Amino acid sequence: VNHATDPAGFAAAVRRGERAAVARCISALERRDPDMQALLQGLQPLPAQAYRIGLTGPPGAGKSTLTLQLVRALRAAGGKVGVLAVDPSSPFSGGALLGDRVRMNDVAGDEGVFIRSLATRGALGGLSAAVADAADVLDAAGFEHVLVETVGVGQSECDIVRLCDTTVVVLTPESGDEIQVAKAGLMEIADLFVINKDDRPGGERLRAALRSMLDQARARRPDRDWDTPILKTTADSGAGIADLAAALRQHRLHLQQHGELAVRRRERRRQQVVQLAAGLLEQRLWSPARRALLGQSLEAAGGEAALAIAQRLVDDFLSDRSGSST
Ligand SMILES: Nc1nc2c(ncn2[C@@H]2O[C@H](COP(=O)(O)OP(=O)(O)O)[C@@H](O)[C@H]2O)c(=O)[nH]1
Ligand SMILES: [Mg+2]
Repeated sequence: VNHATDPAGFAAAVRRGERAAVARCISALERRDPDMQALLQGLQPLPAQAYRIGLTGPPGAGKSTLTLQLVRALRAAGGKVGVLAVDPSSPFSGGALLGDRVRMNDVAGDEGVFIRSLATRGALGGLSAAVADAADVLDAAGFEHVLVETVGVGQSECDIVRLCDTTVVVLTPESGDEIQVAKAGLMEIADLFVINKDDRPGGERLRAALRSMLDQARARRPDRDWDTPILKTTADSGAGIADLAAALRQHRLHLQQHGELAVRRRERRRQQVVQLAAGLLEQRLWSPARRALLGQSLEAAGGEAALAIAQRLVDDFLSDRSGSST
C-alpha cells in the first residue's frame, strides 16, 4: 500500500501494525515528507496507549545495551515494544546493536519489537518533532511501550526527553559524571537514576553523591512526592534489569495515581504545537524572495546592525501576509 496513492489504506496498514507500513511511515516523517500532515491525520485519533520511556546519559554509559535488556524484560510481560534511538554513535540495525558484542537474537527476530535509529536534523520542528511523530506512529500501531534513547548532552536532547512519560538518566561509576549531572540539569529531568557498569568500582560513591544532590533538590521542592530511585545495573550481564523494570512500573503507577501522567502529556502536546508553529512560521518567513532580500541586505555596504536587517525581514513578512505568498 502506498501512502501517496492510497492514504486511507496506508493508515489502516499502520494501525494494524504492519511492520513495513510502520517503517515507511516513520521514514516519511523523518524526512518531513510533504504528505506528512495527511499521513498523521490518517492516524488520528491516537489510542494514547503507548507508554514512553526516555533513556538519556553520556555516550558510552550503556544506554543502548540497557535499552535492549529492557526490551527483553518488557516483552516478557507481553505487549509490543518500540525503540527509537537518537544516538548516532551506536546505531541499531535489524534489532541488533551494531558493533556490540551483545548479540540479542531473540530481540532481533521478535515480531513484537520494532527498532529504529533517527538522525534527521533541522527539518520542520527539528529532531524532537520527528521523534514525537515517530512515537505517535508506534502508538497508532498498537505498541505498548516506546523506549527513546538519546545522548544527554544538549538542549535538543533535553527536548527529546521531555517527550517521554518517564525519564531514566544513565550514568557510570567513572568519575566526573556527577558534575555533568549537575551541569546538564539532568537532576531536574530524572525520574530514575541508573548507575550502569556496576561491575566496575565506584558505584556506591556515585550513589551517595547522587543521593545527597537529590536530597538537596527535595528540600527545595518539597511538593515533589516521588522519591527518585537510584538503581544499579550491569547491562552486559542483565544484572539489575528486573529491578529497573519494576521501578519503571512503579513510576508509571505513581504518575497515574497522582494525575500527573495527563499533565505531562498535555505539556508534551503544548510543546509539540509550539515547536511546529515556530517551524511553520520559519518556513513561510524564508521564502525565496526573502532569502534574496537577506542576501542583498548582507551584500549592501554600511555594516547595518543584524537586528535591523532581521527586523526589516520580519516586517516584510508581516506586511506580505495578506498578499501573495512570496
Ligand atoms: N563493563 C561493562 N560494560 C558495559 C556495560 N553496559 C554496556 N557496556 C559496554 O559499554 C559500551 C557502550 O555501550 P552502549 O550501550 O553502546 O552505550 P551508549 O553509548 O550509552 O548507548 C559497549 O561496549 C557495551 O558493551 C556494563 O554494565 N558493564
Ligand atoms: Mg547508544
